[in-house]
Amino acid sequence: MNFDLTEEHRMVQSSAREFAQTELLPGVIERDTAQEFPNELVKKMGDQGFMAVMVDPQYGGGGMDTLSYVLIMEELSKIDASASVMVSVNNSLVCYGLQEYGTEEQKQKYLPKIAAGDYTGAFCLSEPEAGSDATSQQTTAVDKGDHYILNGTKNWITNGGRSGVYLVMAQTDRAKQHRGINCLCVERGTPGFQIGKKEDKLGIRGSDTHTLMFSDVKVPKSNRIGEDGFGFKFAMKTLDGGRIGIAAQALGIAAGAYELALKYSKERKTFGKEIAQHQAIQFKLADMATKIEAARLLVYKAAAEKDAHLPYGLSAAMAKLYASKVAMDVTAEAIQVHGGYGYVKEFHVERLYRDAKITEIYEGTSEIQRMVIARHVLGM
Ligand code: COS
Repeated sequence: MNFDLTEEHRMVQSSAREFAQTELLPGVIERDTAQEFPNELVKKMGDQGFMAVMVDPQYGGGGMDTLSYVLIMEELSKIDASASVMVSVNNSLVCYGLQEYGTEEQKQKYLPKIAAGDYTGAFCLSEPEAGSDATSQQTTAVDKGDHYILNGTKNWITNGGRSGVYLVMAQTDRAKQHRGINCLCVERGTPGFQIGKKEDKLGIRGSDTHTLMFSDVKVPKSNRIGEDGFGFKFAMKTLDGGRIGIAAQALGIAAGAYELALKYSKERKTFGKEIAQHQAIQFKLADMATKIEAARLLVYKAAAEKDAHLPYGLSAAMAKLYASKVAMDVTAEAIQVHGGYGYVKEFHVERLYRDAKITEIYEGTSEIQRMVIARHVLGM
């Protein structure tokens, strides 16, 4: 067992850290307040290779491993979880899904543009009535021979307003239940496809989350991913990897808050000494550091299993469950260390606290992760 990062991994980590400091930190508070994220910054992340880290270089990707992706996610999330969720959805769900299960034509058409940061991709599974209960898809894709007619509504879609391609899960044959679901690539601007309201959120406010409406949208059959009826399995398989990305995001949010608390504890003085000299603060820092390290080991293990082509669904669920709880605990404690300063925007920890919550919800709630883990440990 080797816990050291390779020289290459360290370089990936330090370049992501530098990008986060120089490009993401300036304006992060303003982007959170305004609920905006400029396309130029998305493009810059594409130029850095963050948008398609694991994609084959022949499609413009970085050709790197999952651990590199996790290191990038961790570093970006320390500063701006709105940026990192765009990176996560692009990499784990859209790029991985297309690269692993897409046709050659689909890969050539979409991957290079996503990799370059020309546009993002979106993954559209959730519906007003289907979040955790993902098999209950109400969106329909009626088979018309050489094309499908798509109707329905998707909710809480990350990158919903800015994407060029949307991977949309829809029910084709209800009698077959989840085995009758398909995943279709729907391009922005397709007639009948409307981008609906943007959500006003608690956290990750820089990232755009939208409702999407499909009304008699004609989608060629060549836009289907995989065989007829593969859509639900496609969603589950991609979400397994997605959970590693979100676990890494949660880890980064926690680590970012911890680093701020550590620094502050050496600057702020009370009762005649730095607060880091008080055992009350030392114990908080000790607990934060321990939880973060435990989360990090789970996240890296899940990534290493994926890279070794081992089953990784269990480790991914454990990593997401644990890291998201750590993100909640550590960001709350980081505010406590900062006292009143922690409660205002300027010191960044209040944003990280708000950003942490979503990691317990999206790409499978903590309750869903526990279901997945319980099924594994019980052999069900
Ligand atoms: N990889 C591959 N296949 C999987 C899978 C996985 N991780 N998980 C389930 N499947 C397959 C099963 O093998 C089964 O296939 P067969 O019928 O061919 O055997 C099929 O999918 C249905 O599985 P299951 O019966 O377990 O479905 P459930 O309705 O019980 O749901 C959970 C399983 C709860 C795990 C699933 O619905 C889920 O992950 N829900 C959360 C979805 C989510 O993350 N939503 C957030 C949206 S993205 S922000």
